[in-house]
Amino acid sequence: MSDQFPQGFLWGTATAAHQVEGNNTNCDFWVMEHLPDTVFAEPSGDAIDHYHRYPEDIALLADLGFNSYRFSVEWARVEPENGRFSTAALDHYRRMCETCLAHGLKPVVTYHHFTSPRWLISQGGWENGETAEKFARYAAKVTQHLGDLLEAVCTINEVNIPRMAAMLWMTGGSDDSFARRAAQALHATPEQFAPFLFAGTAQGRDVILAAHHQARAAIKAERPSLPVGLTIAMSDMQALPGGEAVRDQMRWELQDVFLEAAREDDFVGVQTYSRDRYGPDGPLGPEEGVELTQMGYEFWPQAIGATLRRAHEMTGLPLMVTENGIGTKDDGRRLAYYQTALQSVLACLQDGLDVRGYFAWSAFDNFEWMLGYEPTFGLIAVDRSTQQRTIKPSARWLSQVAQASQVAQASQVAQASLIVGANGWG
Ligand code: GCO
Repeated sequence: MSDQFPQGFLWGTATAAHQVEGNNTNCDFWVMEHLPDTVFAEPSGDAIDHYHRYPEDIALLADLGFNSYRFSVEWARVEPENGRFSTAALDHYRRMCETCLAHGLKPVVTYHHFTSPRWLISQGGWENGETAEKFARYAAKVTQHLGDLLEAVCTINEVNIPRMAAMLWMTGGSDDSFARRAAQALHATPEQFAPFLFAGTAQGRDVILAAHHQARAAIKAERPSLPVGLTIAMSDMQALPGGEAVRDQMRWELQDVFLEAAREDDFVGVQTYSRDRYGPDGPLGPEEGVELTQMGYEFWPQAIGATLRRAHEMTGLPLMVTENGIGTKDDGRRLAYYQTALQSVLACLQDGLDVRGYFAWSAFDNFEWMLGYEPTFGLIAVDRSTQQRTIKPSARWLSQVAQASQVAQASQVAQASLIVGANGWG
C-alpha cells in the first residue's frame, strides 16, 4: 500500500484575515474588542501586519515547500458600506492571489471567516434572512474580481460554529451585559444582535446555510468550473457506552445537518482539533490522564481521521482538511501532533477516501479571537514588537513532508528555529 500522498495533493497552511491582517477597523469584531470591559483578552491591533507583509509571508511559505495557501477575504474591507464595493480592497486581494501563483502556491480563498462588516450587524446580521442575498452579492463581486486565479472557494468558515457555541458553550447564559453593550455600539437592537458567532438559533443556522447556497450559485454563475464548498468544525464526537443516543442527537444538530446541506457542493472542508466524549447525560470533559493543549482540548491528533471518515460517510464528496493543528508553546508537541494527524489522513487515503489537500492551522501565531495572542497555533512565530518571523522546527518538519509527499521520509527536526529578518529573509 502506498505511503505516498497522491499527486496534486494540496499542501498548505491556513490563516483568516482578521487574525493576521491588522487594523480591520470596519468589522464587527473590532468594535467588540474595544468595548469597555470587553470579553476580549486584548484587541487585534496591528495583528501580524499580514495586510502589508503578505509578499514576504507568501514567499516564506513557498520557500517551505508548500504548494497552496488558504486565506480569507475580508468582507468589511471589500464592501465597506452596504452595496458599495472597494475596488482598492479587491485589487489588494487580487495581488495576494497573484503573489501566491508567482510563488507556486494555489490560492484557496475563504469569503467569510467569522468577521462581518459593521453595517451588516446593524441590519440584523446573521439572523436576518436578507443577509443571504447580501452575502451572495458580495460573493459574486469577489469572484468577478479574483475567480480566474482561484483553486477553490470556501464560502463560509465553520458554518456550524454559531450553533455549537449556543448549544455547548453559552448554555449557562452568555455575558448578557456584553452582548447588550455590543449591540448598542453596533447599532443593533439587543433582540437582533447577530454577529456570525452569535447567530446560534435555528433561524441563524438557516440564514447561514441559505447564504452558502446562494453564494455558491452566484459563484457558479460567474465561474462554473471553480470548486466551491463550505467548511465545518468537526470534533470526533465519541460515545461512551450508554451515550450513543445523546451523541447521535448532538452530532445530528452540530454536524450532520450541515453535512447534508453540503451535498451538492464540490467538496467539504473539514476542520478538526480534537475529540469530545459523550455519556448518557451529555458531553463529558477531557479524560483523566490525557494531555491538554493550550485551549484545554485533549491532545488527540487522530481525530482528523475519524472526522474525515464521518464527512465521507455523510456526503461521499471530495474532502479537504482546511484546518488542523494545535495551540501549544511546546513545538515538539506540535510536531508530534502533525505526525499522528498526517498518518491518520494517509490511512483514510489508503482506504479510498478522496482527500484532496491538507492545510495546517496556522501559518503564523495570530489573534485567537477572544483569547487574544496568548494561544500559539503557528508554524511560524511572530514577534509582534518587530514583526520578525521565526520558523519553528515543526514547520521544517511539515515542509519535508509536503516536499516528499510522504510522512515516513520526514525526519525529526531538532535544530533550533530559524530566525527570519523583519525586512526580508533572503
Ligand atoms: C476556526 C477558527 C480559527 C481558529 C482555530 C483555532 O476556523 O476554527 O477559524 O480561526 O483560530 O480554530 O482555534
